[in-house]
This record gives sequence, C-alpha cells and structure tokens, in this order.
Amino acid sequence: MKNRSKYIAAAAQLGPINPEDSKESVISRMLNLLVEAKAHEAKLVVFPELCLTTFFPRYYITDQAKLDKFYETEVPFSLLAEIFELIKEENIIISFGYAEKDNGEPFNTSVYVETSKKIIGKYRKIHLPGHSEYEPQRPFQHLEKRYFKKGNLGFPTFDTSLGKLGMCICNDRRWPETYRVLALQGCEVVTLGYNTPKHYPLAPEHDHLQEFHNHLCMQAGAYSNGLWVIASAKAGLEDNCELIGGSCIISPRGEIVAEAKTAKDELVLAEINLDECRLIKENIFNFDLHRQPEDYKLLTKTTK
Ligand code: ING
Repeated sequence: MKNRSKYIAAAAQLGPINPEDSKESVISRMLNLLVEAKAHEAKLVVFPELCLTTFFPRYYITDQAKLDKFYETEVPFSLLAEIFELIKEENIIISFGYAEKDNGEPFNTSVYVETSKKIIGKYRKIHLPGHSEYEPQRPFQHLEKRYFKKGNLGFPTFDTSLGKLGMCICNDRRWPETYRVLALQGCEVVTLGYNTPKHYPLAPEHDHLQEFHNHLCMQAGAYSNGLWVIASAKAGLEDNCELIGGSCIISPRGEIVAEAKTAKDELVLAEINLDECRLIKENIFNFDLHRQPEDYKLLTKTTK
C-alpha cells in the first residue's frame, strides 16, 4: 500500500472501566469507537494504556489467581475478533495497551496491529511509576513496580504505511528522553495511552496541575523533536478514583490540534501531515546541525 504523509488519526479515549466490567464489555465500547473512526476514514487509531480492564495497579492484590486474570499471555485476537472483522480490508493500524505475561514475565505492553491481525510493533513500558510494596497511607495504590517488569524492548520505531511510528506508555511521556530516543531513530509519530489519577498522594499540591502537566510534557516532547503525538486516556471516575482525560493530538509545532471534551468514551480526530515534522527537524531542532551530544554525557552516565 502506498505510503501516506497525510491521513486522519484518532485518539480513542475510553471512559472508566470498573472492576466488574468484563473485557468483552470493553471490547464492544472499543468497537463503537472504531465504527466511528472508520466512518471518519481514520487510518491510525490509538487506544489507552491497559485498556481491557480497570487500572488494577490501584489495588494491592495478594491472590495470584485474581491478579493473573488481568494479564494476557498473547495478543487477545479472539477477544478482538469483532474488531478485526470490522476493519479487515481497511488499511487501519490500531494501537492498544494491555497487561502482558511473556513466559510468566509481566509487562505493561502496547502493540500496533494492522487489519490482517499482524502485530507490526510491540513496546513494553520502561518508566514504571509508583511503588512495589503496599502503602497503607495511600487512598489508592500505584503498584506498577510490583505488577510489571521494566520493559526489555527499548524504544523501538516501526516503518509503516503511516510513517515511522513509535510507542510509549503513560509515565514514559513525562520523560524528555523518551521522545528524543525515538526522534533520533527518525520517528515521526509517537502514540501513547495513559491512566493518570487526578490525585497524586505524595504531592497533592500538584493535583490541580495534572491536566496542565499532562499536555505540557507531550507538547514539549512533540515540539523539541518534530513529532506528532497521539495520546489516548482512560478517563473518568474508575472505582472511585478520578482519572484525567485530555486525550489529544499534538503537532510537531507543539500545538494541540484536537482534544477530548469529556471524560468518557470519545473519539478525538485530526488530519495529520507528516511533512510538518520536517519543518522542525530541518530547522530549529536540526539534530545534525545543532545537537552537541559530547556535552550531554551525564544524561546516560547517572540516574540523578
Ligand atoms: N500513571 C501516572 C502517569 O505518569 C502519575 C502516574 C500520576 C505520575 C500523576 C505523576 C502524576 O501519568 C501511569 N500509569 O504511569
């Protein structure tokens, strides 16, 4: 299929998924968003992080069988059968996040899947926020360091008919290094999903800035690397824990060109033009002309 430099992209935001919601019920909500995306001729559709279940790192789960239920040992094509039925013959790439068990090893994973059910990209979350032991003082846990291993696939990019794509997941989007490592490989579009609680127990003073910080880090990443960013939230009040929305599409100029208006299931659409990456990459952030990596050695030598 011919390469497209201009196409409709979509952030398929999901509202809350409560603990009692089945994966099947979530899939039917994803299906509705995909029907809408197809009607708008979207070619790239991005679903949130861990989009098949409630954000389970908020719970301290000691029953292994109960915890295992949140993970998939392979991309759940059977679960997604209706989705692939709907988009077959279309040239659509979808991205979604799920909890992966790979030979027993747990990862917070996202994949690119094209309509022939071919997995054309996989990423495993590297920046795992939160903590690994139960912390009773918290109103809710954030046990990603307990339930997932650090991603072991690096920050790969994938050559597709929709340009050179790269993924990150949630907390990764806050770290400038994420975008720079992807941009240094020629990435043109970064897709990501997130589950971000409004309340951050260790710094409640920042709660009112969560939406601002969410966009700030992605707009900066997009602009300083000449990238499109497509970001899809799991949003709303999920088992009494408020998750921010703010799904959006950000241009290489750092502008938010489309943004969610609700904290529910909502499709955020925009036409993206990969040629706009070049204007940034060839001028203000022309890495060959202006970057001075020999002066940045500290960036990879130390963690603090
Ligand atoms: N969630 C959050 C995120 O990085 C967090 C963790 C929340 C960090 C609020 C800072 C402030 O958006 C995930 N899942 O990484």
